[in-house]
Amino acid sequence: MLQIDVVTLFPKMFDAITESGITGRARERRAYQFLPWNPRDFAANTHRTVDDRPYGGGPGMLMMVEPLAKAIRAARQRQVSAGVAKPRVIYLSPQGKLLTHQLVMSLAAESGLVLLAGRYEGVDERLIARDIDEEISIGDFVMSGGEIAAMALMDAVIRQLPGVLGDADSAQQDSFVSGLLDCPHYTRPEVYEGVAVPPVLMSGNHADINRWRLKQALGRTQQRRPDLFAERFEARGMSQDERTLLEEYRNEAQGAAK
Ligand code: 4H3
Repeated sequence: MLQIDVVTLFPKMFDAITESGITGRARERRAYQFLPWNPRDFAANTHRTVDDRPYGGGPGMLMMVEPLAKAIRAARQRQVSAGVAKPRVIYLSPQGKLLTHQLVMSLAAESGLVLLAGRYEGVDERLIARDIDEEISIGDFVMSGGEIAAMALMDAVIRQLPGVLGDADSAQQDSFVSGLLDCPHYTRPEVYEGVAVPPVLMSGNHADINRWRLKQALGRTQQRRPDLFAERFEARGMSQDERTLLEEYRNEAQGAAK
């Protein structure tokens, strides 16, 4: 079972994923074990202070080093006691390496993750150097705390754990497994606000449907994410079939518009 410990001043925020949906059911089924650690519980003074002023001045506060270091140590020790040989300690921050499908898969293969969710203006650099194995970012933007980034990472990792997704919504079908964006999806009604579902999806011909879906995925990736598109075809090269599909996409309405 994957061990996930999180160091956070706001442990209750994590109820949002440990108690609902696929990630909630996965916890009930013991696909992972989750434990929050609050640095406030490791604070030394009577006010339970957890913030401190930055050297060099400037606005805002930093997380106080001592309670943070103690909380990380407690989390790591718990994991070692639970049988994790080497917990992977991660700090969520905009300065980190961008989270990708590939990184998610490598995290899902670990036996223990310790996540540090920062608050205020961040944490002392020496704590990062001593206690953190890697810094990870979920995107090029700043949030008021690392909790939501930690939850995004947890959700992405948990859905990759064995037995968490059923056959129906298997993670193998996900966007990015193929290195492409997902194709468009349609449900009832057949005509919504005057716009019909693409007829091929009503045809019952599964070879045609798969071909259409691949065409949409290729076309959308080329148009919306030229970076991903280039990466995929550096890795695999483009087949004649794929060239034909892209040619068709460009000649159809979606390829021309937007
Ligand atoms: C992660 C954390 C954005 C991300 C974050 C991200 C607050 C980290 C504070 C917290 C530091 C200042 N924002 N893009 N915010 O993954 O503790 O950066």
